[in-house]
Amino acid sequence: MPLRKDFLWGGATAANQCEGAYNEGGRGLANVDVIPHGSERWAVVSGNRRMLDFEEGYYYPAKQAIDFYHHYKEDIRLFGEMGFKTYRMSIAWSRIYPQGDEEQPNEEGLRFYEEVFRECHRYGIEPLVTITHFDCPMHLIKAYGGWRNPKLVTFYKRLVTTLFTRYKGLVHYWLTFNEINVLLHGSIMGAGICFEPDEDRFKTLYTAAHHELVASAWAVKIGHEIDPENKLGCMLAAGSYYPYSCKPEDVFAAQQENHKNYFFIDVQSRGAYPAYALKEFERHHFELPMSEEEKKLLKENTVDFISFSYYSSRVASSDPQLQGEGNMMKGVKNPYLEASQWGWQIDPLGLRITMNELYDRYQKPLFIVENGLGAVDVPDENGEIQDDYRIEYLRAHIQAMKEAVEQDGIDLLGYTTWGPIDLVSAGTGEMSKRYGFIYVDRDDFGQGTLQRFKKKSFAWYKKVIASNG
Ligand code: P53
Repeated sequence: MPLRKDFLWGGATAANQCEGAYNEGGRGLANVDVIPHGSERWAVVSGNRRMLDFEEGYYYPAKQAIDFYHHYKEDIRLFGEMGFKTYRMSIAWSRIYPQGDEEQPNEEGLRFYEEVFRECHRYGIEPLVTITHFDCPMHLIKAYGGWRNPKLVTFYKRLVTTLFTRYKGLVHYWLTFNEINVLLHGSIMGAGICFEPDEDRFKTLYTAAHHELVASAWAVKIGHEIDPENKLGCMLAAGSYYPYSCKPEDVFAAQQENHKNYFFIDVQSRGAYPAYALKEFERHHFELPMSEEEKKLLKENTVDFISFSYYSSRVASSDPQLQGEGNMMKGVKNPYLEASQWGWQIDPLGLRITMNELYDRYQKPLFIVENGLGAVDVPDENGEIQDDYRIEYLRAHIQAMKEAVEQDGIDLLGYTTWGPIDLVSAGTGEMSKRYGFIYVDRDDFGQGTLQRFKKKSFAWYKKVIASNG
């Protein structure tokens, strides 16, 4: 079986990494606005360094980003020119509910996204909307403690009800939380959580996870009620763990690491907490704050499809000497693989392996909603970007994806590359870590004209789409 005729080719972005206009249109301040570029970024992202307001001496790339807010017509026209069937983007929660806890939404924010969706449809592009992509209104963090607090579920329900009602007929594909498993590592991004000293972090993180899982199930329920045509998906930062060796302890370590990620999708897709997680909670003396109603809600409102990002496979080892540290993509090094300029290892076959694991486990359609190569692009003497390295990376991954469909029989809805237009890196805050087919003239310190131009990969991806892979 080849790729389906209605295969959803496209690209993916997130509001905070491209929109800018952080204080326009009635938008409220959000966690993502105050995450700086530079050496302290990861400490802020992980909730270890409290930065809930702008501070002197830091550069905050999300404030302006690539100014998609004012360039969206031009950008969507370019996506249309490449033949996109879908455009994955996210809603900035604080454009819709600037504080997060208001009774009434902000009309200007709603209108902005309505115009963006209408613009997409002009080119036959189906929007794929991430309801929350690492963002949370700052007021919900300061006044409620972020997703620690069950009140966030109420506010999220209000948000999704507003979105499903307003955009009925304009949007059919929704993702509830971007990379939901990232909350375990990037807590301020994933859950609006900045740790208190001496806080029981295990308890905090899994309480927040529970609230997001319940909120996600509400979104599925409300989304289906408002429009039965709606398809709701979960979203996992995927990339299977391989055992470092065939030593049973390494195999076991890999299985344990995979469980930490599957945990979220097990709840969202199978509708119940897996036994291994409940046992882990017991060992931590953590009592899951789950009511009978919530248990029923989770059971009855599982996702329609499984979406995920894939950049690399990962490696687990039982040897403490081999453990990597820092950013979650820098684990144990796989000696068989090359790496990107940022040390992310390149493993196209790993995509096929990951797809098979997810499909075996959940038996639901898959959707690859992020994949790509972050690289430095240097214009040649004619001012053009010859990004053959990017084409090479994508070609190999698309090949592996097709094999998973054609040879393994996996039901795959679509494929969106990460950052079809250059945008701010979530991990580093840099502009120079570029993923795009479209170059944006802007540097790591906010200098540049914001002009867009096509790279070599632009015409290549257009051909990939036109020929359905
Ligand atoms: P950047 C870590 C590990 C895997 C995926 O990442 C991650 C992260 C966070 O850095 O994030 C996803 O920009 C995420 C996007 C992000 C993209 O991967 O660090 O959903 O927001 O931009 C690429 O190169």
